[in-house]
Amino acid sequence: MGILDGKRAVIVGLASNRSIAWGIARALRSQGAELAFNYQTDKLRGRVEKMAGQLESDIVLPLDVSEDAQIQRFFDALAGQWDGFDVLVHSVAYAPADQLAGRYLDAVNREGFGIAHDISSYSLAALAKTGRPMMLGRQAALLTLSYLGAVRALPSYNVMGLAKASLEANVRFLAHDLGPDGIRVNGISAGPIRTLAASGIKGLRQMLAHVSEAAPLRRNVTIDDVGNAASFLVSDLAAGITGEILYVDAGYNIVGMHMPSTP
Ligand code: 0WE
Repeated sequence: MGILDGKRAVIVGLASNRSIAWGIARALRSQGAELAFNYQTDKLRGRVEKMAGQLESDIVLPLDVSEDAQIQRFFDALAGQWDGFDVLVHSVAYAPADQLAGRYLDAVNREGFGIAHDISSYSLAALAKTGRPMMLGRQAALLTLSYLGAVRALPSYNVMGLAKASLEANVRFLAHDLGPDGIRVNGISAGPIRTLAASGIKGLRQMLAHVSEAAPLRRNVTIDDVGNAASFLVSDLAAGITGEILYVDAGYNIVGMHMPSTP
């Protein structure tokens, strides 16, 4: 018996077996949820279908969140399989690669700012707007993924930090708007994880090493850590929680100063 028995969950943003979306999908499935997935491009279709199959799902539909027409077609196609759903996981972020290196002011420009905010924050509202009819009357839950750069300044994260700040505000405004419909909206702020999206990032190895030394738990988090917290937040165990950002970061965010080799 799982805490998500009888729930139907849509997972947006699965790209590889290192994706946070994969850790969340596995955890939700192990708690009894039925799953549906998107794939962003035809190149990813086969890989996502194979991973979906491993979790006994055969609902794998095209969706690039940058296009409103694709979002509408995604939910129209989903409605052909399910009469509604209980959970939507948004695990999507993108800024052009040139935005995520060097000094903030050197990197930032109008186009990079726009793309980062569109794909990483607006897409949550777009999915909520179009998916809402399928969530009505079922105590549904939305969940998105954020990062510490939303609330602290960090090297190289640059305009993604602003986009995550917008995403976290989006969580609050959506929670406020959808609460009367019985729909909860929360975020998880995960510690750094070596995913496909993060693999190209210069200095990630050093960041992981720093976090694993300074975090209270003295380790990095895994996609399973995030998946387990996600299972709780989208389950009825969290029925009283909405508009919240839950840190799943081995405690890193609460540390004011780290001194090596002191307790
Ligand atoms: O939110 C993120 C990264 C998301 C991301 C990753 C990429 C890489 C490929 C967004 N856009 C792109 N665009 C690409 O072209 N993280 C929390 C991981 C991350 O990214 C960083 C980090 C950490 C941690 C970038 C700079 C510094 C730290």
